[in-house]
Amino acid sequence: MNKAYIAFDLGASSGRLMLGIDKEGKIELEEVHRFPNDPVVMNGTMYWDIPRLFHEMKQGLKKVALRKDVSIQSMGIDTWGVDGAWLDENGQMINLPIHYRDGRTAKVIDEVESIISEETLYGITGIQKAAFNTIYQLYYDKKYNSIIKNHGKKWLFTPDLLGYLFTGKMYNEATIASTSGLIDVETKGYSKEIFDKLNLDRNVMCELVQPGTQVGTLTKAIQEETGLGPIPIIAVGSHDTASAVVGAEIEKEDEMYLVCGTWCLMGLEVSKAQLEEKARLSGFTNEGSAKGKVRLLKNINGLWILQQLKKCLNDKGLKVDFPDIIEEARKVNHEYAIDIADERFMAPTNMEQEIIAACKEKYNVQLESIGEVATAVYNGLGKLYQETVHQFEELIGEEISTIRMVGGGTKDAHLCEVVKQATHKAVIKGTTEASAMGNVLVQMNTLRL
Ligand code: ADP
Ligand code: LRH
Repeated sequence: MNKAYIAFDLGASSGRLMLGIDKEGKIELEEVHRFPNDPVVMNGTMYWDIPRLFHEMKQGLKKVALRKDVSIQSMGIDTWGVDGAWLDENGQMINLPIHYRDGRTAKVIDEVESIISEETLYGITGIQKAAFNTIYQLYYDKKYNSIIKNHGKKWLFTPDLLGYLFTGKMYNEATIASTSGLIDVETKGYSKEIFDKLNLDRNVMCELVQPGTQVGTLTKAIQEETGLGPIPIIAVGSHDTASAVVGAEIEKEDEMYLVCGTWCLMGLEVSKAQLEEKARLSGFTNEGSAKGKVRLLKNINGLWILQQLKKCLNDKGLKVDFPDIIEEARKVNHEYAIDIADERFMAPTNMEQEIIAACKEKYNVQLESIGEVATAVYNGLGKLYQETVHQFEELIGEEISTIRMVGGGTKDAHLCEVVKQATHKAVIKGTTEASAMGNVLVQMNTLRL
């Protein structure tokens, strides 16, 4: 019977349970269960629907339990970065995790900066300033949310939280923790200086575990509910991007990865963090890799813009999917481009109108058709990819040879063409499920050791 590994990969658009089946040393990924990940806005706050996601994960496990053709070896979980939930002294979750697109932290950025400057923070953590970084979330929650202030005893990042619900064990996995803006990139531990200066208690964080650590097994209750046995749970590169970079299977140092999903993450795996002003000003961030190295990358607010455009069109009653939008964009040839990094595209009420308004302001043109609007997005993405490649080449002083594209965006042939044309690099299309692949590879490696 073939050995198989369960990889849960939760992205901002959907969650999936993928089985990595070992077929004579070659891993075949099979999608067993996919479920939407729709955030819920309640009383002015945007939440991740964790109870529903956890429910769907268990439905996936039930499907796996019925499989008689594979022998399940282990399970790993990866999710988006920065977010998490608070637990009280009894290990009960006291808040639903708040979505990184929620605006609550905007009001504390200046406050945090008046205590510790952006430059100092970058020098310690190597993490690019972004309103959603965990540092601002923790500062806000501990200062302005009275329930968390009084009862928030432990912080778990999203994959840690799900791991806890499956195993009963509390830990913070290193790659997901590296997205927080709270880790000292040199010592690889939580920064005493940051916690002390911001008057935050370092004890709210849990033990840091490295990717490839077996953290527990499925609890008895979950075993009974799903029909699975006490399978080992392995902390993989719990940050989806860390897993995706493993799944991109980079072969040479001059190859870049471009992980294209809700976000586009473009970068290199390097041995040393880049902390100079130049790196900070170019928008580079230094996250932890699943191999203990540094993921030097740029966070690009990527296919989210197309996702939201599709949503607007669907809300208007138009039955269009990604292939339809792509087909329309292919028919159009204009050079107007939105500025993808502009904050206005983070969480606008109506993405289509926002794109149209931005082009009207910048070029005094009125975009009309779906294809015209989508093309302004593709052009904007192309420009940013091109700029990012140049910035990398300048920073590391070497030429990039190849871009390895992975993630859902590889299903978009037009996007692949845009990457090629904009960067003038060789583009190799990898797996659409790179995070799941990386997740499985780390599990296999752990069990082999
Ligand atoms: P995440 O992991 O962040 O949820 P994915 O890696 O699944 O995201 O990528 C989602 C993106 O993939 C969509 O926003 C869309 O741009 C692209 N995509 C998904 N399905 C298709 C398709 N059938 N054709 C073209 N592009 C697609
Ligand atoms: C992509 C991602 C990205 C950022 C963002 C918040 O899913 O993990 O690397 O951390 O979500």
